[in-house]
Amino acid sequence: MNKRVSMLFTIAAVAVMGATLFGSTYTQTQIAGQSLDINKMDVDVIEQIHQMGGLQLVMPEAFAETDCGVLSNSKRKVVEFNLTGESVELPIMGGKTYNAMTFSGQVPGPTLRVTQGDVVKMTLTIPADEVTGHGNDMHASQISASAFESVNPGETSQYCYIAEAAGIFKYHCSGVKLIGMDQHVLSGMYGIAIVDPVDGYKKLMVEKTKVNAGKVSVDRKFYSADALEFQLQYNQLYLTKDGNYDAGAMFQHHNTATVVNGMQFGYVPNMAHNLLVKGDVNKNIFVAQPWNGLEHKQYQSQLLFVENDQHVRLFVENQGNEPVFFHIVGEILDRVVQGNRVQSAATETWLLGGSQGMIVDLVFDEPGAYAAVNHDYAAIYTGAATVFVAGDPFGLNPVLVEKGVIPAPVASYAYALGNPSDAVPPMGKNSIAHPALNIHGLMTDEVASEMQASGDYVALWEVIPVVAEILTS
Ligand SMILES: [Cu+2]
Repeated sequence: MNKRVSMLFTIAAVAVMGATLFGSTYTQTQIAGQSLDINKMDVDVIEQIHQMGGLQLVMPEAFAETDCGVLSNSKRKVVEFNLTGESVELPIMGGKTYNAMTFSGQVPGPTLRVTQGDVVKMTLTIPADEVTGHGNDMHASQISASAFESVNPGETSQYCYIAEAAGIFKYHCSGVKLIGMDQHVLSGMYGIAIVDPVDGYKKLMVEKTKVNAGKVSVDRKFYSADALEFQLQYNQLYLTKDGNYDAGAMFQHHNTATVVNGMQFGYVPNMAHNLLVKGDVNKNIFVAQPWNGLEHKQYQSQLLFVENDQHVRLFVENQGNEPVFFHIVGEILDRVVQGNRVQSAATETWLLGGSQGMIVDLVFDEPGAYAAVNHDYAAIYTGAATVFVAGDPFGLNPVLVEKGVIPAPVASYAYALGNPSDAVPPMGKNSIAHPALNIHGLMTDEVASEMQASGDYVALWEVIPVVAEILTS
């Protein structure tokens, strides 16, 4: 059978989706940007596509083997990745909620972690009571776009592919025959796949200087490939006052919020940190503490704790509609890797366009608080500020030991308070285990309860009152 079957598009489809999605072959049929009346476009063109029943991709079996039966017997490891498409209500900053769309009840969706060469078996289930269909487009795959066809409520769909390229890759809902893809993704239907290099990660070289006999020279320091890992996914929310998706605001790039792993300012201090540092839960150590309070449960903000002189690896993905100028206030990005190739070393900021990811390796040299930001001021002030705390900058070790919170001085506060679960990817090649993980993230109460029942996570809202009792007694 000839597998090179042509794609059939309608002119309207190409006009809207453009070359960004399907490649430069179709650029000539795009509507030039300046000819569009932005205020009308979202209504008229989308309505036209809606009336013709959506965009139907006809491109069966392109170039790679995607048959699950064949791939299951290919002597490769098969990793199952099961997702459900669920519309749920989730909180936003300021005490309101919004109408979120999720993979498996959480934003971002579950992180898939595999090794280069593994077979991914993706199964998407849409519950019968779900209000709309959904699809899943995984950028780690190299298969016909027809695999990403939407699935109706009450149905299940599956596809398989070999994760051939190492790196970090977005996955996202493809809407209902591409209708509403923007709404579904920007309302929460996105996540990442981490594909570890089959030969493992490289050791990290950090360049410093030293003085020897009055002469300054380069001092190269090498760190093992094993690293403490975090994931940071940037996106925006475009919402009406009622918490519904605002397509008009999206077309004009007027975002309501900038989110990291689904939340604005989700990784800033909370009352536990106030208590530890100021001795009072109500004395804020950070200007904005929007998720501060036991009633926030899994949404209670948390900090990211690392040790000094430790290899830290960050998986960063831009899921959104705006560029991300990734920078860590007070640090230098020791290495930037994309596509399993080093792109830069010792750089201050690295730019991620939409649907682009990178792996950042770095070492936090001195004890202190460091803010990872999108160095776009509009993004920083609408939520893209994430605080890392390295070592023991507040000199808390003696107090924590004396009060019996920890038996001996620790290299990071993670040993006393843990790290937030949603910022930590599943373990892979060269991962250093975190001391403890707290239930944290934009997830439904159901998902949080399941995590608590698993016994693998700490419920911070139950721990904080105990720690407070110990510290104030
Ligand atoms: Cu969807």
